[in-house]
Amino acid sequence: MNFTWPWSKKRSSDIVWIDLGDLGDLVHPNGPHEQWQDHGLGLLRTILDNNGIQTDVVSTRSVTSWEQLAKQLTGYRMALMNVRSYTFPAGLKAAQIFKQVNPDGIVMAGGMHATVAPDEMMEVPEFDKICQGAGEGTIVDLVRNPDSYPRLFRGQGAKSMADWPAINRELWPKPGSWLGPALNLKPRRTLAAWKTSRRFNWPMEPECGWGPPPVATVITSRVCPWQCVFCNEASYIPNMGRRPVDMVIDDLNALDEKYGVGSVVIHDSMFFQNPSWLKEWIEKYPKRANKVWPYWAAGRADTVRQWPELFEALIRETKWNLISIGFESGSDRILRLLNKECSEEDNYFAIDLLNRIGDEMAAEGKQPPKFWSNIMLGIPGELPEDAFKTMRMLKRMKRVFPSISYYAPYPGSALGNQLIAEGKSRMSKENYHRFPDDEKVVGVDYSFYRELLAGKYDAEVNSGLSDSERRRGYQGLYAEALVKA
Ligand code: B12
Ligand code: SF4
Repeated sequence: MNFTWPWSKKRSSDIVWIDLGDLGDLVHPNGPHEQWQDHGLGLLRTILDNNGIQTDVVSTRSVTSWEQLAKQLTGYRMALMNVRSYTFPAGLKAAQIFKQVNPDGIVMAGGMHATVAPDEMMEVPEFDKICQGAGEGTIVDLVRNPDSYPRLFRGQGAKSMADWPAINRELWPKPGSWLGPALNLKPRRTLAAWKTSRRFNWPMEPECGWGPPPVATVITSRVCPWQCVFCNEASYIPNMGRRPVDMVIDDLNALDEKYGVGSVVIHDSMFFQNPSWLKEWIEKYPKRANKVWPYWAAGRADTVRQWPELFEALIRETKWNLISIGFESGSDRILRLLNKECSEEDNYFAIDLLNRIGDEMAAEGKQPPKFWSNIMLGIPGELPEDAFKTMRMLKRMKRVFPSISYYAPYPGSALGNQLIAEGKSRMSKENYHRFPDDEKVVGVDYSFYRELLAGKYDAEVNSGLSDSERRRGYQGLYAEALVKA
């Protein structure tokens, strides 16, 4: 039987933005992260729209097969996409499909992967134009005059995030329809898709256990001054001014007035930097925001140790109640190898401080803050004792969502580039975005880590810990905490 697609939207343009991610992530997601909207796409579509250039949006996450995507892409003249390393496989496939159904069409891609791995992008003939770096100053002219650009070129960024328009969130893709799975007679998937669309709160974002819905994701800063060897932040965006505090608050209030806000996720790579900005945030957010919404945001253990009063004031006065810290490891040897510039002592300082603040707030009848604790295992050169120290560190945290992943050698990062050059990376074009139990580096004993997370070495991990610390992280919890990476 031949189905038409009754839910497909009316087209408003001959230009289509292809939102990237794993097939079906916005239909029947496996977890919260796959559902977050893409600020690069949102910002650039808003800029185009503000300049009178309409675009349609389709998403590889809102369909469950490449055939569905092909139908949605047929008839467009131009496709745009934001390619990160973990969406490169989806971007590659989408570009190929776009060209199959529109042989005369043009595909223009930008994003992190274009910046850090231009050779891989250039190898794909379907990418007609490849933009490295920021695109906010380039996108309008590029779409109007693509022929005046070479195949690979550098985009133009803003000097400050104050120059960015507020994202028009209605330009973000909607969660997928339940009709597709229903027509394919898949009752469980149909139910999951129906639930996703109900819970999504589009154009706001879904609840993921961090705070009440609807969730507003925002970005207040763009760059991180540190140079951890597993991260490619420094190789990407040149320094740019932070979005002024007043603008961030105005953005949130406007969203609240239009759609309602339940909680906020500040997606900055490093929120806890620039003390003067943070002090202004402490002063103005509680007074000027429609409500002091609780939020998730990231910091580092060494700066928590450097500015403990500021850290505590942010928690108590602005409801920073989910604190993401890239602890990564509990072993100085590994922290040095990662150029983390944080020590075991810094990590324990931050942990003990949050444990103390949490106890006090719980005693005052307030909701205690929690860590979102980023941990890496399987770092080349890591010995079992290093990994035991990391698990011990995790058990010191009284209130924590562990986010554990096996080290992944991303291109553009110092260690990633080195391992790729040595032929030790197992991440490939077809599978950059790996799953937790995938093996990412040659020579790492993943069976040891699987057993560690399943509790086989609990005796070693628990040695020297207090009774209550031993009880934390019951068997299997940490295995469940493995995230896609
Ligand atoms: C927010 C964020 C997330 C969020 C939301 C992701 C999302 N849906 O957008 C969450 C928490 C889910 C997340 C998760 C992960 N993330 Co993340 N994330 C970020 C972060 C901090 C901000 C992204 C962002 O919105 N930036 C702001 C926008 C405006 O910038 P942008 O998207 O790059 O777009 C600009 C340019 O690229 C360009 N551009 C983009 N598209 C186009 C198209 C055209 C045509 C043109 C001309 C220009 C252009 O113009 C835009 C404006 O300047 C970045 C760090 C960073 N500084 O970007 C990491 C980052 C993108 N994440 C990264 C990684 C590794 C991950 C994870 C794999 C981590 C993990 N171990 O789990 C997961 C995978 C998620 C998944 N399962 O799919 C890496 C990617 C590395 C790489 N080589 O691609 C980054 C760069 C962090 C880092 N330094 O390592 N992430
Ligand atoms: S891992 Fe975190 S602190 Fe280190 S460079 Fe990347 S964003 Fe900055």
